[in-house]
Amino acid sequence: NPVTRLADYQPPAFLVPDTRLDVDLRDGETRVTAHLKLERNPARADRPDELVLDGDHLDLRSVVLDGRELAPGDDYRLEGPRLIIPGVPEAFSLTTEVRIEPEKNTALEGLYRSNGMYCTQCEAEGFRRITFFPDRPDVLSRFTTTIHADKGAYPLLLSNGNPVDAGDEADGRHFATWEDPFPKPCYLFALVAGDLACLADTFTTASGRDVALRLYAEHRDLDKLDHAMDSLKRSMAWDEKVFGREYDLDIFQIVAVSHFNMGAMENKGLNIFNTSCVLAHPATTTDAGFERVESVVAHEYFHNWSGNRVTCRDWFQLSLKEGFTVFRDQEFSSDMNSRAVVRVENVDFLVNHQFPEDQGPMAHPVRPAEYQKIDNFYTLTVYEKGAEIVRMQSQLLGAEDFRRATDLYFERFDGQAVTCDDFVACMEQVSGLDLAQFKRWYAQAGTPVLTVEDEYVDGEYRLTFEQHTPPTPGQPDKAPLMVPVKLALLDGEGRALPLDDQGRKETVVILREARETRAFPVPARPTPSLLRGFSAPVSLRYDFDERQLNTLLAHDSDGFCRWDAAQRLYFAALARVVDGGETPADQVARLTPVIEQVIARADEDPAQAALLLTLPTENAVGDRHTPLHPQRVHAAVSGLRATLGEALADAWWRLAEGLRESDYQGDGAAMGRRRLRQVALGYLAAAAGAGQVDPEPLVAHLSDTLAAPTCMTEELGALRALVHNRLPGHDAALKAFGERWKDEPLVMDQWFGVQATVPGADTVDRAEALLAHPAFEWTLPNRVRAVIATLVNANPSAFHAPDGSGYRLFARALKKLDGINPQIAARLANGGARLKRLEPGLAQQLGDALRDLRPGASANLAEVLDRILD
Ligand code: HT7
Ligand code: ZN
Repeated sequence: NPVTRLADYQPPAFLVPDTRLDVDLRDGETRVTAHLKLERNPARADRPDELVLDGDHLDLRSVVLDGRELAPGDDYRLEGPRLIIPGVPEAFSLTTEVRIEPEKNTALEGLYRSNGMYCTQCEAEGFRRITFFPDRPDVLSRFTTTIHADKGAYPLLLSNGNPVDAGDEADGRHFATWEDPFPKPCYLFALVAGDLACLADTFTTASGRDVALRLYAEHRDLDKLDHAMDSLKRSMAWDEKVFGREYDLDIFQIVAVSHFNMGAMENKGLNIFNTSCVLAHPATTTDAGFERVESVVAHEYFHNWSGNRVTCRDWFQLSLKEGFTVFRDQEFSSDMNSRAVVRVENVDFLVNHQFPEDQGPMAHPVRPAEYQKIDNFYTLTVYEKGAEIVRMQSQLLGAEDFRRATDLYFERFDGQAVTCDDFVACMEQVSGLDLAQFKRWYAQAGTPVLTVEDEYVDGEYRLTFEQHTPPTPGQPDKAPLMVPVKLALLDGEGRALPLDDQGRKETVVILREARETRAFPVPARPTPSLLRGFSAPVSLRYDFDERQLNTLLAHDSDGFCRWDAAQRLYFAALARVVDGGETPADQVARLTPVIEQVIARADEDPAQAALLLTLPTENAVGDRHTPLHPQRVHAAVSGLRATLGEALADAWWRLAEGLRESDYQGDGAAMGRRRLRQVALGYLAAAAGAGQVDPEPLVAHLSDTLAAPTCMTEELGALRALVHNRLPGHDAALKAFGERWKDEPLVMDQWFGVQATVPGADTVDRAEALLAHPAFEWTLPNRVRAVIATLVNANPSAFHAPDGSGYRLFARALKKLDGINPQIAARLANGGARLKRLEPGLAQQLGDALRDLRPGASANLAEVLDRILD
């Protein structure tokens, strides 16, 4: 695979100020005519006189330059997928005509068909599958798009910008023309043609302009668009209030599409969404699904400024738009819901998914230095760690200066393609801070380990911080980072002590050196509350004793520190079982008082209590033990859950019954109560499944819920509890659920997912059967994710089946998928990233299975396999 390097960046040789596209959609022979105005880029001093345009899977029919048809071979050549025209003038017009086959496009990049509609996905490099173009984000063009199609089959024709013309044509066909006044890179181009239902509304901007809002989905899904519309309107108002960003076109549209590689796409004025991220109805969507819709709608909307109006110079800068926009959507969710709960959810996700990425073969900086396929770098590092880097800057500057800095960024770079350095320069200019060292966060891969030691001497509490970032592929040596550590010191009763003359009870220590000590005059040795709010994305090592953790969990005012304390108690208990020769039963006496205390206060914030009562996942526990023995970890985690289920059965029952609802409520408080109830049911079901309590009352309770569920959260929760714990009646419940929801693809994804995550090695056979199920489709990424990705990433005891059957299924699936959709295959292949951590027998089997895939792998898959295997 050729490698693209940041160090080799050159500005584009030619600019394209204007693009007119004519797309003639016909089953089996779609024709795209592109009229481009091109001019030499003055920023390229070397003045290349060859025009090089990207293309992929295009059947070129004609090339016309300034009105003259060019001859193949003499006037232009095709080199691999590129179109090269030598000796072009300073400024000229170019018209190309190509044929494409959207119906055969299963890669879901460029123009493709999904359930009878045409749609596009151009980020990162999909536009080149539609027409020849300089497919790079720093070429911004004004697009006018005309679409022609059969009027009966495709009554709706959409593209970016504002509608400017439409009409009928011969043979029952029609056309529509859309004009986007904002210059944009081609990755933001979009087109949709279909027969869709529409939910319409309007939003009046702060300056009084009316914006038409249009949400489109298949007709049967019209009743599932209200939550997305509500989320969209709240996002628009929030961005005006919090970031001063107003929407800029007359119309904003979202289209729901079943076949989609990721969650959603922020195309200018025409967002395209995976159905799973836009459709929501209480009967078919869980509370987590509702939250996801809210945050993804917000995320894509916020891109209108952070990504579209100000875009990326090159794909190495991806986090410029993604990290910043994730930060923005996290802040939005915090303002719409409980800030403390959202913060813990975000940190939980980062720590349990991005940190492992940093420890594996795919570790890379937030701004990578090189890639083979950029698709493989839409990662948690770029998104989630990128958001933490923006969050640290917002904290370093404070709210007021951060807002001034983002205003400056949007104003200064409006209509431009820029870099992460440009973003940080705005932060520096406004605040006067020197962020040169801070910028290492963008360039250095890996999770810094922050080790804290303390001593109390002569009325002074001294904290010594030592930071170290372990080596990652290609980066053996790391320099110290600027690490903001927010902290407080708690006394014996858990009260925060004053830290300075002004009586402040919280401070931020900004570390710059590999080792630094800070002293605080306090009357007695305190309990440190460190990294409050998770003030930096580091792995904190401090030798908390159990008493300190109990103090933090009971009294800390910081939601993250409370959750972190609970997690540390659980991890310690599990370590004693996995490595220490103790049993789950040995942990009961230490953990039950802690849990009882959380339950006693659960009324204050049921959602937070649910987080505090949730045990770490098997992956999280496994990542703390080397070499990794997945079955041992599974036995420990499931054993502890069952044992705590038994030991606290009365308390779990009180919660489960007390939180049972008679009618559905959709507000945050009701969602929090449902969440806590599901945690309680999870413990009870684990105990029942392990034979540690009588399953009968629980089975009756779950069956009642399934017979008359108030909402999908309750229904799916009951199904999962029965099925995962193999409780009496689980097969019948699965069958009934599958029958009831067979016509709702997103619910069927859940049905597949529940089965793929049944713990135990025999789930591999079940997964094989699911792959043969008539409703399983290899071309539908949501379904592939529901079965294969969940098995691989969320069911370690099955994936790592001792006989290697999970690995063989994985490898066969990768091979099959790679021929259909290389992006999905490569993404899924990351499930093998723990190979080097596995105990030798398993490592050998997984390595053998993956090595067989190398010959003939796509560029996407090959890059991931190389990283894992080399
Ligand atoms: N910016 C969008 C990225 C995206 C994407 C990337 C590669 C292949 C398919 C894709 N679909 C969407 C999504 C976002 O972060 O908002
Ligand atoms: Zn994004």
